[in-house]
Amino acid sequence: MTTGSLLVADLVIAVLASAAWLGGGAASAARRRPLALGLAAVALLATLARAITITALARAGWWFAAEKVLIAAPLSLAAVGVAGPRLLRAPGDIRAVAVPLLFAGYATSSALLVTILHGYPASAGAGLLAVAGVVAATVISGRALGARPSRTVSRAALVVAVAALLTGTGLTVVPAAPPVPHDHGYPVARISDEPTRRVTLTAGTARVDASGRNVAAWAFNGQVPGPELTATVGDVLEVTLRNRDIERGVSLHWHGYDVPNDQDGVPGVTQAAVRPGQEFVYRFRADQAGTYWYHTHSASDVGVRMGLYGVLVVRPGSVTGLDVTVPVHTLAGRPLPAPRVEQVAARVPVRLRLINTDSTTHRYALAGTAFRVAAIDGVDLRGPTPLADTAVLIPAGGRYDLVFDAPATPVALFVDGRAVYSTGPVSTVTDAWPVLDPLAYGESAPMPWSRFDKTFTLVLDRGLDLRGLLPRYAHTVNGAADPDIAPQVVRLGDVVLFTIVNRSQTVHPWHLHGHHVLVLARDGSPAAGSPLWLDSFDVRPGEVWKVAFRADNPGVWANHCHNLAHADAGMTLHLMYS
Ligand SMILES: [Cu+2]
Repeated sequence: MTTGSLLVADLVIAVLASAAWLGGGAASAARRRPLALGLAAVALLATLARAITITALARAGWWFAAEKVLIAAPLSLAAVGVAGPRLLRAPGDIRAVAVPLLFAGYATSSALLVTILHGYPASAGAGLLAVAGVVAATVISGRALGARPSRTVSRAALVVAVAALLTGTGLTVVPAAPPVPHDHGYPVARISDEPTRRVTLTAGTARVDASGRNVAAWAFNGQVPGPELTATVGDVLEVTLRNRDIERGVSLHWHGYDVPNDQDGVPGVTQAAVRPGQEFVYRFRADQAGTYWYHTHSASDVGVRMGLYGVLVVRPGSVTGLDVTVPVHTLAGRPLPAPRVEQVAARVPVRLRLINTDSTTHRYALAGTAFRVAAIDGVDLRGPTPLADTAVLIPAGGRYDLVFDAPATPVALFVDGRAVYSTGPVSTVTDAWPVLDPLAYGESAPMPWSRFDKTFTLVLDRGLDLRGLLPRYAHTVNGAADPDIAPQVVRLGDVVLFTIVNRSQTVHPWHLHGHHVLVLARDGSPAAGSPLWLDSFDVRPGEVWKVAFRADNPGVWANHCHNLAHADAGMTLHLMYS
């Protein structure tokens, strides 16, 4: 069983236990004896079963189980300890066990709420608040059912409740992270060379064709995707960004391109958003070959979804054969690009540059030919071997370059089962194909570093964020949401290790700006294939990734989930150089 499914199983069992205890309590209050005993038996079994799931989660990693071991387990023990013996005595009047059963229900439910609303890391405040809630609810139920608690119990309850309120509310005033400076004094090499490529991108509202339907969009130069920017290694790109009428502001982020910090295009961090009527000029040297893309980073969730993105391809030299970019996007619910059919002569070398510009993973399948994955996230793989009848999963923001020599028969590229590019009719069904694991593909090479100067752990979860104007159910990192997540501070030259843990129920495509990270391990298994230098990678529920990089690009860098709705809902922090 994977840790992801264990997390789900544990949650389901916890809900079942809580519901059965509470139902049993209500049934006994209503003197429904068989129902009360039946529900109590279910509750008892479910509560005991949690011992197994919590133990297994703790073995998978303390991050997955902390609050369950420290808060849910003691409360569950109390539930069984209080309700169990009273049930075994089989009282003549079933109503006599109503309060103990309700107590057990409150205990298991409040522990469940701690997991859902508070998560990781566990805190004394959350534990005390949970206990106080249980005591208060039990006392009220006891009063309502005419069971009179002793004076000592009432006083103890009051003390716990007051302590919990004090420490619990303390949770909301945890010292905030130092603010990210808007203007910083980092030495950033401003390119002064004469540009060799000049482009102007004008952002504006537009109506565009999305696979046969005219839809409202936000577009660069009136088109979605925006103009494809191409360059040759060594070119100096100068891109003038103008905003015609996008009220939310725009910027250009060069996704995966490790530009100098002041060219990174993150409003509030590296520049101000470009407002209607304004412009901003980006200039950087194209010194990394590969497949990249650009997109607005201002109101990025809605901005990218509405169409403010385009392709950036940097080639090492002249192109031999056919070089095709396939930027996949969902615009107004319609899939882009529209299917394209192209005649290709046999033996022509073909490179398909697959780009996922959506916020969720897509599945790509190339039918009709063997192929190799030549590059991922713009970086060539070492010793890629031929693959056939194998699908690849590309995370939000990620890119895969597939290469093959055109066969005499047609080939077709399917994205989530839909043909987007083909050289003729292909009717293969690709749904059942196995999926490539990039951590086990290609030829390995020794690790470039033997020690780490800085290590950080990022535990991804959901939780109640009470620090803003309105409470929100945020996507959190280490229990906090943007802008309250402590920044990661490194020095120039540090080798930095990230451990990224996903204890939530959704995929988080992780994206660090300004650096490619080398994948070291996933779930404790070392990466065994070609060195993987990624800028976007899916951390699935229950997974633990270890990645490392050299801090060689000074500045303040966004470090966030590239499901842009998650990033908006709190899952963004910053890496900064001291
Ligand atoms: Cu996410």
